[in-house]
Amino acid sequence: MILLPLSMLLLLTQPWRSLGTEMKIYSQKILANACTLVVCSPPEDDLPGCDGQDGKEGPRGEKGDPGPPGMPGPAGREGPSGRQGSMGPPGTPGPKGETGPKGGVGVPGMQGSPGPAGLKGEIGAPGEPGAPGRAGAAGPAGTIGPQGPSGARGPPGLKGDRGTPGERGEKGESGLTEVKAVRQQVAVLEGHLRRLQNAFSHYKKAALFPSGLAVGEKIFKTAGVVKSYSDAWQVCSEAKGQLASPRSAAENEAVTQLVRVQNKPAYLSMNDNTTEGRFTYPTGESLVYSNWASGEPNNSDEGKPENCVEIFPEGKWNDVPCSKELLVICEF
Ligand code: GN1
Ligand code: CA
Ligand code: CA
Repeated sequence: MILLPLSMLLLLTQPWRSLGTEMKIYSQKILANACTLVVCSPPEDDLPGCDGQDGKEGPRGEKGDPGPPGMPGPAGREGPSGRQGSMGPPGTPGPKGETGPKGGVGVPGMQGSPGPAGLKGEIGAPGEPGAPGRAGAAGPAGTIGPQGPSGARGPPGLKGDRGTPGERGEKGESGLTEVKAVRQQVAVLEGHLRRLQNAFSHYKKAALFPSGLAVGEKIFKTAGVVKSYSDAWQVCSEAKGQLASPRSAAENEAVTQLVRVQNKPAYLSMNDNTTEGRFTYPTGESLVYSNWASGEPNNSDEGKPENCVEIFPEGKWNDVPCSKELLVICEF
């Protein structure tokens, strides 16, 4: 109702504005309530009419279609646990386990059945000879002849009965079983021997490295130290050996090799302390082998006696004073 005077006033106060523009603005404001909309016909030559009264409320519309489903509600509280389900089918077998530890020694087996009978034993020793037979009966007496020499001797009596036989000898042992048992023992012992030989050669190699050499049954080994004869002697004695005593060219060569490796002359065990010029081994035995350098032994070192022996890197020997400091090589 208020709109009418207002539009009138607007028309009068703003004549420069076009009527079409005004209508547009007007209709936009009214659109806020669709039920009160009054559409004016387009202006022709005359002024527009005024708005009519609001109509009565229309009949209630039909019930609309159901709306789209609502958003899912929040998760409900956890329900009580259900009954246990039936057992499932068995699973596939797992991978094979690791090998278990070695079992203990089993109980001894039952006694074996008796072996076959042994061979017949040797013939027993002969029995003792029987007792001698009884003496035969005396022959019949001769008839008395004319007086003469005495009568002839009667015939010999009958042979006595055979004596009782001696006791039978004891039955001999079953030979075959015994031979088999001995063979088995020998085989076991041979196995032990092979293992011992292998172990021995293994330890020998280790023991000789790097300063020892073996010649036959003998082992030469250097202590690597330099000492006087008495001290060198003691070093070897404490090691349960003795100073090197080469008794052959092969043994002398072995000692020479150790001397060459160390590049120092070494003591041999022999000396001529007891009898000048007669060199002996620690046992007192005279030399069975020697390799003296030319002109040696000369028992001469600027007037001092020389009763001990050194061996050079060439393998030759020289007598020297026993106070000289030389490489210690022991033999075992
Ligand atoms: C050495 O040092 P000299 O020459 O006197 C040696 C002797 C040898 C001699 C051979 C301690 O004596 O044993 O016989 O050379 N002395 C020493 O020429 O080695
Ligand atoms: Ca001498
Ligand atoms: Ca000498």
